[in-house]
Amino acid sequence: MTTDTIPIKKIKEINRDELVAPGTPLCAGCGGLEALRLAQKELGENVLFTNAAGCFTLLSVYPFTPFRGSWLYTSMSSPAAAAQGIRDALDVRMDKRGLDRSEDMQVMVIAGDGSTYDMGLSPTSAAIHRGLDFIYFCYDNEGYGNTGFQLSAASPLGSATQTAPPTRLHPSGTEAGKKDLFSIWAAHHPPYIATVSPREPLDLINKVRKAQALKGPRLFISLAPCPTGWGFDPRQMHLIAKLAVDTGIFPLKEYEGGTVVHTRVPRKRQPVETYLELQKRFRHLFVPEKREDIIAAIQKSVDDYWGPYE
Ligand SMILES: Cc1ncc(C[n+]2csc(CCOP(=O)(O)OP(=O)(O)O)c2C)c(N)n1
Ligand code: SF4
Ligand SMILES: [Mg+2]
Repeated sequence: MTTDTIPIKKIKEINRDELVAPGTPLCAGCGGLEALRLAQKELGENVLFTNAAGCFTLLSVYPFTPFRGSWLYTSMSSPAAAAQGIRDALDVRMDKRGLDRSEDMQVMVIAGDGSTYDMGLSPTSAAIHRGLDFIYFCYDNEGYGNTGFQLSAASPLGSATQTAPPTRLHPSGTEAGKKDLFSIWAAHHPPYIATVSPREPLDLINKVRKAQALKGPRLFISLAPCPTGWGFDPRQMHLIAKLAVDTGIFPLKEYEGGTVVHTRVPRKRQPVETYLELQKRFRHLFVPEKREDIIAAIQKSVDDYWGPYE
């Protein structure tokens, strides 16, 4: 039996074990999905999800979700507002409607960078400011992936996107650098923020464990290597994720109690070129001629970041 053969009014009568869930429609080699899977394994089953429109919305096909907890789909700007509603509903039910406290659940946002860095930032800022008790998981594939990979505020300097193609006028592709979401969240002084990568499962799991023991607004920014939008062979996902850390482009770090700690410091950083040259979105930096100026600017931004720590 599949979902499209089930009359909706009958759904409640159906033994879910008999249903055949559709396979995931996400791309092979999706780094964000692997990171989310690792996080979800550690978080366990007691989680309610609210998801902003994006690639991962396709994970949930009514009446299925790939998780045990329920799934609330929201507009791109609203996952944090939806998380507030879910949190309030749980609290009211526990305070006034007899829901046992042992049945309380963790509320978690799953959202892409377009939603997180751009459209949903204002409501999220308000939610952090209110001290909302939720976990926010941003899979950052550095573009609006689900609609064909347009520019987002997370698209890195020099990358090509559909809306920032390298042209004669603007040979670099994206001219603005990536918005520093980690610092924006840190300015709100939440209990916990971390960056994670699918290539660093132990680091990721340790951070999720730490966050789970805390209350209040907690953020994960996961590097989400995206074969489709970045232009690489899906089999290279782990290599790309490894190089993002080894070049220093994607620092693994956490914020707790006002302090930022790097959980992995690349002792001998590799040149950024080793990361850039494997991805089609940076191809214009290498052919027809090498754009030393733009590659140097990218290298400088990484060197400037790590300078104080070396
Ligand atoms: C206000 C609004 N504009 C545009 C869209 C169409 N839309 C659906 S998913 C998506 C891309 C979302 O990008 P991101 O948040 O980075 O997630 P990703 O697709 O990369 O997973 C867009 C533009 C929308 N749902 N809502
Ligand atoms: S487009 Fe990228 S982020 Fe979206 S499902 Fe495919 S690999 Fe994952
Ligand atoms: Mg995205």
